[in-house]
Amino acid sequence: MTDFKRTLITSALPYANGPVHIGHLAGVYVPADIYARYLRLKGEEVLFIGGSDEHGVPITLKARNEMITPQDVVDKYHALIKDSFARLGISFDVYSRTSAPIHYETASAFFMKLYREGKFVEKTSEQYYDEETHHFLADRYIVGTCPKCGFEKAYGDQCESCGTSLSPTELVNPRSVLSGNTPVLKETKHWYLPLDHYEPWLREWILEGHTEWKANVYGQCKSWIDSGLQPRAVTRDLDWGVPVPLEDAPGKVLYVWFDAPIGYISATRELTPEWEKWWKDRDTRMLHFIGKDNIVFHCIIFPAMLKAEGSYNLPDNVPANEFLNLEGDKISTSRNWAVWLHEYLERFPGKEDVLKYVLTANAPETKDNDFTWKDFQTRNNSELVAILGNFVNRALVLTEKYFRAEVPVAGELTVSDRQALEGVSALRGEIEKSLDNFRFREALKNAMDIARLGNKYLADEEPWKVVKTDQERVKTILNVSLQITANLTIALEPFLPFSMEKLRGFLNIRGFGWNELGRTNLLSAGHRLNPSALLFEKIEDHQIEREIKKLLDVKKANEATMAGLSPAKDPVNIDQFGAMDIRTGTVIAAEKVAKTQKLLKLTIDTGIDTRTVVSGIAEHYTPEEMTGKQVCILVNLEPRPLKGIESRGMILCAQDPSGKLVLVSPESLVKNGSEVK
Ligand code: B3M
Ligand code: ZN
Repeated sequence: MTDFKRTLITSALPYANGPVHIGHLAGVYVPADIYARYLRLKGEEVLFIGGSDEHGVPITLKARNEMITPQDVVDKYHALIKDSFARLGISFDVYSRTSAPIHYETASAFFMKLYREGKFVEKTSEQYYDEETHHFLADRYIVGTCPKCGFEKAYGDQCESCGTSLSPTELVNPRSVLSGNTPVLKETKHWYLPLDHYEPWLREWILEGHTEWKANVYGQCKSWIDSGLQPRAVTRDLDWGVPVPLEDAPGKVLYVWFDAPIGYISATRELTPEWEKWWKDRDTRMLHFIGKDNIVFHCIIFPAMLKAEGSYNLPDNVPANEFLNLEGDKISTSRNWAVWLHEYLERFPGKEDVLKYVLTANAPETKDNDFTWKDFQTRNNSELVAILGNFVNRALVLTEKYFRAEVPVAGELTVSDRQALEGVSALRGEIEKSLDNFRFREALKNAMDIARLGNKYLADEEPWKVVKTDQERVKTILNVSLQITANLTIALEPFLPFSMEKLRGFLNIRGFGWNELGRTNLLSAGHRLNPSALLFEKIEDHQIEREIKKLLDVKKANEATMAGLSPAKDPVNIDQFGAMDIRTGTVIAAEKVAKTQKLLKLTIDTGIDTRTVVSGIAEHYTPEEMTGKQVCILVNLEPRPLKGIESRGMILCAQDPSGKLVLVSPESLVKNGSEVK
């Protein structure tokens, strides 16, 4: 590591089109937070930047599906994400958003500088266009068959089945997501960043200059560079995003991956007028915490943008993680296969640190890893409770019991006392080495080793036995144990901030700096402790079973979707259901509606009146079959005209995934007009 005065930590801006899940946390936010807290504890100057990525096609598609505006979508999820991060204790210095005016200004200015200096290449090309809806079909607006693996629902930018990145023209049998139509090719002009020009520089800067980057990151960069870089469009034909700030670019916006990383700059500007010091002063070191799917954007494209602009620093390191799976399956927002942070916080109140602990202990740092609820329970019960909680609790409770909660005076130290205390300072070195190299799971293990060492010390010294014969010796043992406990509040502060705050409360101390880690006199004799409680609680089987059951339900729902069944709709209350007036009635006459395939005109005795209902069942029932049938009918549906006939009500049918309709009828004959409820 080279010399620097301050560190700018950025963490990937999550798309505001859904809540954050444990995969995001383990990959990005938990390690970034640990690192930020560690540097702050060391007294270093640090900024930790976060924010929502509020552009991109998934957001506009979601808005379309839900019949709301993209702004509604991002407002909802930005608030949810920001709030759940805060509750988990992710200690951003700023959490901004890319729909903020300062971001529009920053991103536009960035684009304009590159434009004026001739850093872009303008190119007109043919792109797919939906003639019915008048849209160019960028990225996920187009689906088709993957040319590599044959998957039929590959997107215009990527096949989610085999992971290949694609461009829309590579798709076989392309279809518009908007209309389902086959699109046509139409000319459109865009601006490209000629990445090929930057290839020699990238080669030198990364492949020669950053051999210290994590193997997974370096390897991905190398394979991108070796396979040859192409000019990359930085604009799109879309109506949601930062408008291209040029006269001749109506209906065009900056590509989301062009504006999003500039979001780190905008967020810094939002936070402080001194933002340039964090971005342009060569004494500032910049780190990007991201997941592996973002490596190319942060190691190649964004650096090329910064290099083209010329005045900004480049990242010093990009400690990207691999993926976290859930119970053996890839986490997926669309399949709802995830543990959502906001739900976790509701379901496990007060256990914020437990989640961070488990995600760190099992972090996907060098390979994909699996989160299981069973492992979550085991790590809590046999590590947090049985190792850390147990040691701390014994040190505190024995001091309360034998010495009225006052730190006893240490006598002369024995070899084992000294070994224990020296063990703590040795572990400090290990923790630092691990953290400085972004090896968070190892660092956490090293820090927990302090508690392990404490447990072993107490087990060896057995103060509860010695107390019967040698009070003075017990004073020393507990003094040493309490010093170790106080050291734990420093070593574990970056990982378990809420719990360490609680522990400092029990010890009646304010926070120590990192540099005091290893000191053997953090607590002076006579210092009074506060009443203590358990630091961690056991997680019971039923709590875990509840979560596993929930996931099994998700699996079942996904299987149903695969079988063509639609997912459960949003809940309604009993009054909403009660507002539907459904009665039994008998079809007394039926005939085909002229010039239609699907419609039958039914005359129905509803018990309360005789009425006409036009029903789309002609392909499933003949008029003869219908006549005489008892059916269920929604009688208070607003009358509506169908092919010139006023239809008053709707009869109930079940429809299977193939579209087949079957009448819903009372199981045995009842009086017409009976209420169905
Ligand atoms: N929103 C992608 C993602 O969440 C993206 C990160 C932007 S970082 C500038 O995977
Ligand atoms: Zn594929």
